[in-house]
Amino acid sequence: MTVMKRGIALLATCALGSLGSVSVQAAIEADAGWSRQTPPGITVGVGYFTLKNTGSKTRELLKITAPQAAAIEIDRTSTDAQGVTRMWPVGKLEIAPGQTVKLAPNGLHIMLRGLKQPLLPGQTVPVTMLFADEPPVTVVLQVRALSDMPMSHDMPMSHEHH
Ligand SMILES: [Cu+2]
Repeated sequence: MTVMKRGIALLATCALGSLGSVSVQAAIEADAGWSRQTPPGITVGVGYFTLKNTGSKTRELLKITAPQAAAIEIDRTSTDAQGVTRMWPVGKLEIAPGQTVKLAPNGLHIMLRGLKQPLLPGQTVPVTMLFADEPPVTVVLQVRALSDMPMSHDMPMSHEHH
């Protein structure tokens, strides 16, 4: 019942435009990053962390990269009145001044697609985010063992079955 759509215009190109000489103070802070171990043969992983906008302007997340993944998107998981849980890509993520956005199980998360190697407990995944008018922001995901936590919908396995 997992619903996944690809190709949303999350990954805008040419994000920084032509005003590259303007030096900008970093307003976005990212921390508390973690991920889950991926079973053998699964090439999709998840990532969670917290983003905070300490500046005075709304910031839009334009692109996310990590060396271990071919592509990264943001998804939201939610459960409807019938108890059916679905996830779908978030087309645009904006953070207002003073706002904290938490990516956590059964809500917002990033999907790491095209993993080159399985993610193993103890490994780290440096995730770099590009915001308009911001220097790149990197958060390090600590990979946790699957056995450390209860099963939940947005486990990597649930993204692979059809
Ligand atoms: Cu997902």
